[in-house]
Amino acid sequence: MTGKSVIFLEPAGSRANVFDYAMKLPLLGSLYLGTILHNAGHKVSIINENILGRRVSPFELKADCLCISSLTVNANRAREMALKVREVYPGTRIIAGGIHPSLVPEDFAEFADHIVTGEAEGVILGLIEGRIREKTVHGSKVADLDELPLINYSLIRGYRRMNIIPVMSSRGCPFDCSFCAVTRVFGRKFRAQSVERTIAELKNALKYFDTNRVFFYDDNFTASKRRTRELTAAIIREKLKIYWTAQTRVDIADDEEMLAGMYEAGCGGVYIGFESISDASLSALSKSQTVSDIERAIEVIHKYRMTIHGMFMLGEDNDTPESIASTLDFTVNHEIDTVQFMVMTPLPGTRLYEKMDSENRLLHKNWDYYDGMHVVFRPLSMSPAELQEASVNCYRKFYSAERVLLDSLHAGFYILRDALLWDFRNVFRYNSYTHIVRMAAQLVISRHTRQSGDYYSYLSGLLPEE
Ligand code: B12
Ligand code: SF4
Repeated sequence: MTGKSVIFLEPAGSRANVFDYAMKLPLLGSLYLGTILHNAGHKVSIINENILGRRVSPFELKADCLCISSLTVNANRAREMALKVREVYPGTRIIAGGIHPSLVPEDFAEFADHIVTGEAEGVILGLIEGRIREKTVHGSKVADLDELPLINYSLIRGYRRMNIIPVMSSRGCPFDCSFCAVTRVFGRKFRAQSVERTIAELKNALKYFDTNRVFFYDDNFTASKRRTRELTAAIIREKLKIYWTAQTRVDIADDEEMLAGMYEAGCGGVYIGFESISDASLSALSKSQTVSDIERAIEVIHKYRMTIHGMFMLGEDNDTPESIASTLDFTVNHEIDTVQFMVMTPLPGTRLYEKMDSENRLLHKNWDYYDGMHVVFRPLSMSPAELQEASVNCYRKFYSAERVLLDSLHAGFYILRDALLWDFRNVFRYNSYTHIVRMAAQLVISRHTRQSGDYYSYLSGLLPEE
């Protein structure tokens, strides 16, 4: 059999989606699948429109097979590109996979030859080489992540534009938050690579890039505290000079020895879904955490000199304009380093979506706007337009020019102090990167409001529900 030409496409979202240009990061699915195919002798190229920095034309997608990886937010663009490729290259086999096709396969039925739900490492070769012919194929969860090949990052066109290295050392999350799509696709069983394999994964990734900044994509990096302690000990032992961040949960504060190890191993900051400062909302979202857990986590993480990117979700049924204002105050008073004030988004396939859909509260099903930056449902205690405005105001105030300036002075003081003490580890917490993020946030939010003008008008024009 001769090798097939295969293009993976990770489409940009709609023009209203600010994540497009803000973050040049790929999903790892195309990379794992592409590497499997490449190692089997196929000619693979991965086009990520965000990393490439432009929208590609269908004429650039000439291949035996076009593999489209889609999230909800770029499902419309995925469809648009697939239909165009059908027109210009009718012989191309189109395969759709990823989170959105896994949860709403019917969205792809019209234009895809195959739709893969779930994890596709076990079926991708069979599909490309023609042994699997069914239209809808279910990929089983990879039982042993150590068996996957080491990623070939150079398959991504323009991969050198990435200035953060993505690595994922586990899949799945034992929790069951009502708004989360992760457990729907990757399951609630936490599956982790062995420590040796993650070290190999890191060494492999570092070969491709000039940077040493690593972002662990794991949904719950510290789900196993023992593994985290072993992994950080190995990073130190192997003298991997990496500066890394990871997604975790408030229970990270339960194990200070682990936190100390993370810091020693180069962890500069963590991303945490705090979601809300109301216990009623946290409980409604099945978040399995309380406000006092959040407060304790902030205190303990800062004690270990790591930054916190706090992710909040506005608009849960217990939220009011006042509680949203208190959320902003909370983030400022607790000195959270950077934040996200997402509007609650019922993503298809989640319990939250089923609830909103059954209560007839979804405003529309135009996935372009299911990005956490646009209100797509009717909140209970305010209008959709009020919620939209409240979210933007929180961003504006948190990232106001005065606060950014004050923070810079604050940082300057700490850097000076650390220089005098000859202790430069802390520079991560107050380094320029956090400041760049804070300054960039103003630009991102301005772009969002500029590009979403029509959507804001649409929200303002909605009549209150009778
Ligand atoms: C890293 C990450 C990001 C990065 C990079 C995102 C990007 N390039 O799109 C950043 C930080 C920028 C980001 C931003 C956002 N993200 Co994000 N992110 C992730 C995260 C944590 C890891 C992604 C990953 O690599 N997974 C691991 C790989 C192995 O999985 P995979 O790529 O899905 O691939 C497997 C299968 O899906 C399938 N597959 C995938 N593609 C294909 C293609 C074919 C042809 C086939 C056959 C199979 C197949 O096989 C693969 C191997 O098993 C996921 C959570 C998660 N666990 O996936 C959330 C996640 C993808 N993000 C999510 C969301 C909502 C967002 C945002 C809208 C922001 C927000 N509100 O949180 C933005 C939108 C980004 C955009 N593209 O515009 C949701 C998506 C839900 C949905 N229904 O679409 C997720 C699932 C998180 C969640 N809690 O629900 N994100
Ligand atoms: S803890 Fe995070 S990854 Fe786990 S179910 Fe909740 S939101 Fe999803």
